[in-house]
Amino acid sequence: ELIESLSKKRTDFNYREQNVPDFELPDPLRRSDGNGRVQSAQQWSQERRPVLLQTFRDHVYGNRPDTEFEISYEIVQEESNAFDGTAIAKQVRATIDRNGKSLSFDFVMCIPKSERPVPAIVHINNRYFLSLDQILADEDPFWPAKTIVSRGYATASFHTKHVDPDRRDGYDEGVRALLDDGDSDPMSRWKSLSAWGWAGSRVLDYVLRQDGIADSGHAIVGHSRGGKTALWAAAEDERFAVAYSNDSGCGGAALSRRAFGETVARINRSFPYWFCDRFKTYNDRVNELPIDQHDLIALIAPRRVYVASADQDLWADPRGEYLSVVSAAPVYQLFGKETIQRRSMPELDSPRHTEATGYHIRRGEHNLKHQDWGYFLDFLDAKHN
Ligand code: GTR
Repeated sequence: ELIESLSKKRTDFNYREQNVPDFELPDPLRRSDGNGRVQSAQQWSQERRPVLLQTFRDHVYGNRPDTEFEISYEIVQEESNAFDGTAIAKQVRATIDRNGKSLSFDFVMCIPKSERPVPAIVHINNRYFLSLDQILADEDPFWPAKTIVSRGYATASFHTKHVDPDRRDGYDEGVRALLDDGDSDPMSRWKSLSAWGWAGSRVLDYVLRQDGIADSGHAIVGHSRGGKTALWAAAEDERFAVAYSNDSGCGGAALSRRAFGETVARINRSFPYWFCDRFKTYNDRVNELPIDQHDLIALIAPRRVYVASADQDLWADPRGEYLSVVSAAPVYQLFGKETIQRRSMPELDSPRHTEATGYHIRRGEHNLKHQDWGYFLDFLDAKHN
C-alpha cells in the first residue's frame, strides 16, 4: 500500500525490490593499483585506507582546503546547574578568521557532572538551531540533550546552516568561501556536506578541552543530510570513535548501485552543492563509481558504526543502508571485530547490535526520534569504543 501510494507520487523512482538492477560492489580490500587484496589490518591502515579515503574525496565529497585560519571560541551564555543541577551547559560561539574576513557559528554543549570523565556526542542539526535557552526550557527529540546527559554522555550540537547555508546560492555566505584557496581542482573541491562535517570536528576540538571529558569514545550523530555528513566526518576525523547515521540514504549509508529511492542522478540535480562536481559525472553510470557507500563504512572501521532506517522512508532505501553495513564486514574482520554479517534484515523495532556495528529499522517515517536515540545510546553503552 505504501509502495503504491509513494510510487504514484513519484513515478520516476524505483520503490520495488524486483526492479533493483544487478550489480557488483567494489571489493573494499582490493587495491586499486592491481596488486590484489590487502591481507592484514596493518596493510589496510597503511596502504589501502589512505587510497580509499582520497578516492572518496576526489569522487564524492571533495577535498577540504588546507589553508591556514584562526579559530576562537567565546562563551555566549552559561548555565552551571542545567537539567536539575546534573550538568553544566554552555552556548559557545566559534569564530573562524582568515584574511580579514570571518564567520561565526554557535553550538550548545552539555556536560554531565560526573565523577568519571565521559565521552561526547557531537550532533549535526540540519533542521534548526537549538539555543541554550530552548534546551533548558524543553526537551527536543531531535537532540534530546537532557536524556543524553542522564545516560552519562556529554553532547554538543550546531546547526548546519550557520556553517554553510543549505542552498544552491549559499556559497559566499559559508565557510567554504572563507577557506577555499582557489588553486585546487574545481571538480573535487569540498561542498556543503564536507563543510558541515568539518564544523563537527571544530566543535569536537573545543569539547575535548573541557573538564570532565574522556580522551576517547566520542561519537558523531546526524539525521538524513546530517547522517551523510556524520559518516563522512568520521571518515575524515579519526577522533570520532563512533558514527551514527539516521535515515541517511543516498550519498550516506545507502548503496548507490541499488538505485532504489533517491538516486545519485537525482540527488546531484536537487542538491548540486552537497557533493563534489566529479560525483555528478556518475549520474548516468553509477556502476563506474570507484567506490560504493559500503566503502565509506569501511573507512570508519575498525571504529564503530551504527546505521538506522525507518520502514516508511523508502526514499532512503533501508535495505541499501543495511547492506552497506554487511558489505563492510571484510574490513572489520581483518581487525578481528565482531560485525553484522547476516544478509537478512532484523525485524522492525529490533536493533541488531554487534561489537563493531549496529543497525535498526524503526516503524515510521523519516525522522530522528527518541526511539532512535534510545537504541543508539544502548549501543554506546556496550562500551566497545
Ligand atoms: C531530501 C534528500 C535526502 C535527505 C533529506 C533530508 O530532500 O533527498 O537525501 O537528505 O532531504 O536531509 O531530510
